[in-house]
Amino acid sequence: MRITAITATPIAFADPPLLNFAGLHQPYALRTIVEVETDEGIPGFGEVAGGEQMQKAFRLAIPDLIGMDAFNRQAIRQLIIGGEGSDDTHQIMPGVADQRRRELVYSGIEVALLDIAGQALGLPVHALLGGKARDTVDFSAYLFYKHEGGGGSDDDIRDDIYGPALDPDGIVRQARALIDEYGFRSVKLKGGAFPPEQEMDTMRALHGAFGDGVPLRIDPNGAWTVETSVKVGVELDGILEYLEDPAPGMDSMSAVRGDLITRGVMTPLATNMIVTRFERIAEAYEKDACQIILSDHHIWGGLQATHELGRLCEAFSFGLSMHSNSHLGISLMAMVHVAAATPALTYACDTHYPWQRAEDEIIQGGRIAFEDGAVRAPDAPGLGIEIDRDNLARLHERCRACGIAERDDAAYMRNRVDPTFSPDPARW
Ligand code: GKR
Ligand code: MG
Repeated sequence: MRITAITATPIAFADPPLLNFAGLHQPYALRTIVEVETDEGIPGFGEVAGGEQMQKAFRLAIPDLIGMDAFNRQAIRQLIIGGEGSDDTHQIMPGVADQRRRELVYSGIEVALLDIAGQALGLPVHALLGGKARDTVDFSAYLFYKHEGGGGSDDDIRDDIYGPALDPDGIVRQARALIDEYGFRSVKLKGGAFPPEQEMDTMRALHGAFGDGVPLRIDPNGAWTVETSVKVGVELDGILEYLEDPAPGMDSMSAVRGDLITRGVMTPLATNMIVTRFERIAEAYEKDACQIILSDHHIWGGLQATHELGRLCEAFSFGLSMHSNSHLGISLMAMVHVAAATPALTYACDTHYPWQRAEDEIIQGGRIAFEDGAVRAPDAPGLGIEIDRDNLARLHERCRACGIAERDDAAYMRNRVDPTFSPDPARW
């Protein structure tokens, strides 16, 4: 089966004003929807990060892939990425030296190729990855401090279903709403938005509201110094399932871990910042800089690579969880297939999915259903979804009209909230 065409369609969907260490989410989030077509008439879909740089990367990659064997993902990966970690061995995309972007491009295409292979063979993607280790995949309630507003702009505004959340009570309300609606059984707070004392109060309020039965995580994306991270780890000892990226960089994380152990605190450190590719695992292991790795097939170079990461985590006794960024249903389904097929993935995965509304979904049948905080891995061929082409066209048009070229949380924060804002790592 030969690849006859690849389309990378930029889209934009409404996103509420969520706060993080880098600033504030803009009214629209950007994604790229990848469609691969073949000479046997089976199309496949993938979804990855958006923005103009991603468009440029796809434009560079696509021409050389036309005519290639849709089943030979190895050859396609070699062509896009080349040798692991080497910026000089890749054969195409010379203008895209950044390995991360090349992994993203490959991931979008790889998911579409697995979707195609699954449809051709009559098998779900999780079967192509080795088979299901579980039937349903757990997700955690991903809480954000948040300003008023549901996202979108002008005559395209979304209702603010969850309301503002700028203090502990607001976050507890948000958690209750998400748990009531989706049934989530664990909770993650995006921290790094307010001084750590305030964020610790929020974690205590969450623990007070939900008790020991609901595991809690906080992730300030490296906004704290080593000293602050240790203080938080000590004060929240016993109420955290894990502490995610408290301090920036491998050595800071290693120092946090060492100091916490000295103080008798064994809360594991998790990361989606210091270990985002295979080459970083050995150093993290030697320095004991993290104990849990958050996978993300978009960033790690696809579903097969994420599955392989699971084996490595088992070998090195790392825990495995899953990171997310604002996304729609194609990404969610890809996450579900790989998580279902990866035994090591025992932590509830992150997802931003609840922050998007039905009118922004592009799969037929609307939004993907959750039950008890989990999504069932479909047994239909491929990813098990079909695309609503009218909605895809609508979101593409909105991308053109919304005037956002790249995600820039810091600029939007300066524009809407604090003109002096600067996203400095370890600022507290
Ligand atoms: O969406 O604001 C956000 C998150 O902060 C996201 O950008 C992070 O990549 O969720 C992510 C994380 O766990 O670090
Ligand atoms: Mg994180």
